[in-house]
Amino acid sequence: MERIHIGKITPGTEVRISGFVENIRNKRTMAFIVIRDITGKIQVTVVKEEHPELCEAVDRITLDSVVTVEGTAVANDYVKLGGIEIIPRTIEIESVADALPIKPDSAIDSRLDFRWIDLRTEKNTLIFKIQTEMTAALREWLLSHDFLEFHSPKIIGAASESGADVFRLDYFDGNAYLAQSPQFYKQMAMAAGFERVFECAPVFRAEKSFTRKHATEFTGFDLEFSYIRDFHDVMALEEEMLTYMISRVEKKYGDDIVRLYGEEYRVIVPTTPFPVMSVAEIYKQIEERYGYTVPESEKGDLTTDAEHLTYRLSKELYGHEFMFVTDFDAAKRPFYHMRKDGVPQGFDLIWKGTEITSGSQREHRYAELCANAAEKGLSEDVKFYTEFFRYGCPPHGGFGLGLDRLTMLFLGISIKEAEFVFRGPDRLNP
Ligand code: AMO
Repeated sequence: MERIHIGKITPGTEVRISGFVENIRNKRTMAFIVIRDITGKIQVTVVKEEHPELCEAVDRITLDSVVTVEGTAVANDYVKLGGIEIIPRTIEIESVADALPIKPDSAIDSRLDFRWIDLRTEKNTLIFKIQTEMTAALREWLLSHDFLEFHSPKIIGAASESGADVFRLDYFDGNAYLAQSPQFYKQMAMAAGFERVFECAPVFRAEKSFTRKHATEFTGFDLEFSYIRDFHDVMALEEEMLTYMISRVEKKYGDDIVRLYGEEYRVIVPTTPFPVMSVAEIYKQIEERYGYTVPESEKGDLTTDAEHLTYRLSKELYGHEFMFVTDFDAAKRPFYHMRKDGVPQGFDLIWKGTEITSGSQREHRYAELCANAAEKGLSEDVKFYTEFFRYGCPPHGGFGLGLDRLTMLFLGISIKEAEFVFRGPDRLNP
């Protein structure tokens, strides 16, 4: 008999199911075993007198053992799990589980030590169902808007972007680095005439940050496109793409999110256009409204607290969860952002008080780009990259989206939980 997923079982059918044992009550005359697979849970009811041959297996079963059961699915209004139970003919034990070392409410670091067990719950499985829907929706949207999916190298010969925060590797007789982002390569694709590209791939950051939102390896959803008029075209594309993705997640998993994570995380499909505000105006507003201020020298970029207050501000002024922030100080932004009158032509996007994206129009003019790199003392490090702009390159822009950050914000969890296996400064296992 073919195995059937628990979520597809209808009463009155003969079934074969396999899964983990979620719960077991082994009484004198009866045994009740709850089995869980990726689609749901079901109760298997053993009347011992009628099936003495099953008792040996029932006695050996421990929590989280993996079993295969064949039997008849029958309707029973007294059974909580969907009003269906299985009356088994056979119970096969595929794998006996030792006593579990963690519980769903154990400390997060213990849970991460045993991540494969931690991930078995319906609540945690949902994280990755959502992530699958997110990437599928983003990918489908981009493909339908003529983007090419490309794959850039992650082992690179020169420190990327800022020169800081990169992991250095031994590479035969020399050194290599792990890519801090696909930035240079997505721009190389513009110089190659690809016009529109995206990539969903690992990104590495050698940052010793111990926060809810920083990882040393995460998944970046990056894109770049040519022939933009200015960075407003980039923001417009991003808000349209995100709105589509969020509506897909809401449609497929909105109810599950509320059921498992609470009403607070009900998915709100945003309206477009998203609100936009300059960093200076944000500091002005949050000082006036919430009494928050920082020294003048720090006002060129948002502090973590200012990001949080930006959410409050956006809610209050626009009833919106998002806010595009513009007009950062050039000293705080990468050299590859185009500048107009000294102002970087880029943005960050804040969702629910956390930065999820940085983007900009790029400097595609060779001389200006070299001057910006020189100003940051990066001329030698990025020489291979500035070469991309010597032989013709369209005006272009793009952005990078942190997939793990998006996931954590959907559910109000930390990045440790949003990643399948978290990588941080003191976490390399499992
Ligand atoms: P940035 O460095 O801002 O920009 O990164 C883009 C997005 O990636 C996410 N992110 C992180 N997620 C988890 N852990 C981290 N340590 C971490 N650092 C960043 C955030 C962030 O907004 N090349 C540019 C993008 C571009 O301009 O196209 C870049 O890498 O969500």
